[in-house]
Amino acid sequence: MTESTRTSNQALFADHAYLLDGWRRNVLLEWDASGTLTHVKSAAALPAADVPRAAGPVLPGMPNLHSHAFQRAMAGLTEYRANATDNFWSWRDLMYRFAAKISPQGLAAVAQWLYIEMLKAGYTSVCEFHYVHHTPDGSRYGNPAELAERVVDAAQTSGIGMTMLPVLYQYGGFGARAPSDDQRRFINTPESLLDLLGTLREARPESAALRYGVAPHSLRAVSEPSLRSLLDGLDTDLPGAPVHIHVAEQTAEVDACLETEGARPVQWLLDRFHVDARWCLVHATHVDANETRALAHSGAVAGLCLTTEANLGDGIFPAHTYLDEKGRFGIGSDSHIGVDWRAELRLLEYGQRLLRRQRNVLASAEAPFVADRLFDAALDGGARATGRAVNGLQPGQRADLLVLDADHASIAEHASQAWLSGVVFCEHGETPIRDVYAGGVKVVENRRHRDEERAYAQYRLALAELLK
Ligand code: NGQ
Ligand code: ZN
Repeated sequence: MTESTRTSNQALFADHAYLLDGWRRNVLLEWDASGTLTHVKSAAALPAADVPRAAGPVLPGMPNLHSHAFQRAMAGLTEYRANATDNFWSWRDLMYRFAAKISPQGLAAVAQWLYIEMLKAGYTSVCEFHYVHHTPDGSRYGNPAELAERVVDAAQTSGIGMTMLPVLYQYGGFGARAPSDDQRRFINTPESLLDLLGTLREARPESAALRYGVAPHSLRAVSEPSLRSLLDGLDTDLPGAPVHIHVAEQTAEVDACLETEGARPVQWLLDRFHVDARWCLVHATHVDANETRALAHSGAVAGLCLTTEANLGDGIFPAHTYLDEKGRFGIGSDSHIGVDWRAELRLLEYGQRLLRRQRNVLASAEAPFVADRLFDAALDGGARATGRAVNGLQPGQRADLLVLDADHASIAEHASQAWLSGVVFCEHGETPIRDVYAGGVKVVENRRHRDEERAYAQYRLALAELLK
C-alpha cells in the first residue's frame, strides 16, 4: 500500500462513535502512518477544518474469523437435491470437485472479489483457513506456497487485514485413514506444512495488516502425534501464533471420534492439548454440557459460522449456556453462502429463539440489547482469533472503522441506543454501512470499493472458467 492511497488526514471526527462503553458523542479518532489508532477522545471540541467528519455514526470493523475463499465461487450452486439423503457429506463431494478445478489465477480473482465483498459488508479482518495447496494431481507447485501467496496478495490489494492459517490436512479420517484422491491437493505432513509457512513468511512478511498461524484441519485430518509436532514447530517459529481447528461440526464425526478415540472431539482436544486463548475451535456445534462449560472456561474462541452451519444442516450450538458460562465466540462466513456479519449475529439469536420459543434469548441482565451484546462479544472474540490488534476503537488497535448511514430506513429517527438493533435485526434494502476504513485507509466510500469494477470483471472470468 503506497502512501498516496492513504487519506491525507490520519484522523476522523465522528458525531457518534461506538466505543468500548457504548455510543459516545463528538469523538476524535487519530491514527499513525501504520494505521494504528493513537488517540480516541470523546466529548472532543469540534474538529479543525482539515479533519474530515464522518458521514454518520462510527462502529468498529468486525473480524471474520473463518473463510475458505475458493468456496465463494460455488455459493448458490449446490442448492438442489442430488440423492435421497443430501447432507454435509454429499455437499463435501461437490465442494471437492470444485476444489480440484481452481487455478492460481482463478483463486486470486475469487479471493480478491470476496475480500471486497467482505469490506463492503463491514468485515475489516479475515482469518483464511487455507487448505488447497497443491496442483490438481497433488504434486507441489514450483513455489510450494503458490496458492497461499495469491490469497495473501488478494487481501493486501483489497485492503482487508488478514490472518493466514495454512492448513495441515494429513489423513482422510479418524484412525489415520489414507486420504482419498479428491483430497490430494490438500495433503501435507507437519514438516512440509511448516516449510510452506516458512516460504510464505519470507515472501510476504508479517505486518500490522498480516499475521500467520496454523490450522490443523480437524481431528479427522490429523493424528495426536502430528498435531503435537505441528504445534511444537509453530512454537519454535512463531511462538503464541493463532491455532484454528474445525471440530464437532457433524454428529457423524462425534460418533467416529467416540469409536476410535473413546472420547467426544472437544473433550478429546481439551484433555490432550493446552487449549487456551490462542485457539479458535471452529463450529464446536455438538458439545455436551460438560464440554460447553469446559470450552467456555478454557478461554478459547468458539468460531461460529451460522449461515454456513444452517446451509449445511450442521446443528445448533448451545449459545445460551455457553454465554452464561462466559464463553468467548466470534463469527465467520466460512463457505460464503452470504458475507454479512449482521446476518450471522441475527441467525445466532434466531436459532435460540426458535429452539426456546422466547425472545431476546442471548441478552443478559447487564446487556439487555441483544444486538449490542452479540456485537461486543463477536468483536472481542473475533479480534482474539485473528491474533491482531483489531479489538475496537481504542488506542493501540487498528483504525478499522465503519461509517453508518444515519438516514437509512433501518435506523433513521431512532435513538442511538437502538442503532445496533436496527443494523443487526432489520433487513430493509441496501446495507446501512456507508464507508469503511481498514487500517486507516478508506477502502469503501458510499458503498463502493475503490477496485470493485475491475475485481468483479475478473471474478466473472474466473467463474466462467470454473463452470466450463
Ligand atoms: C472445509 N467445511 O474444510 O471446507 C469443510 C469441509 C471437511 C466445513 N466443515 C471439509 N464447513 O470438513 O472435511
Ligand atoms: Zn471451515
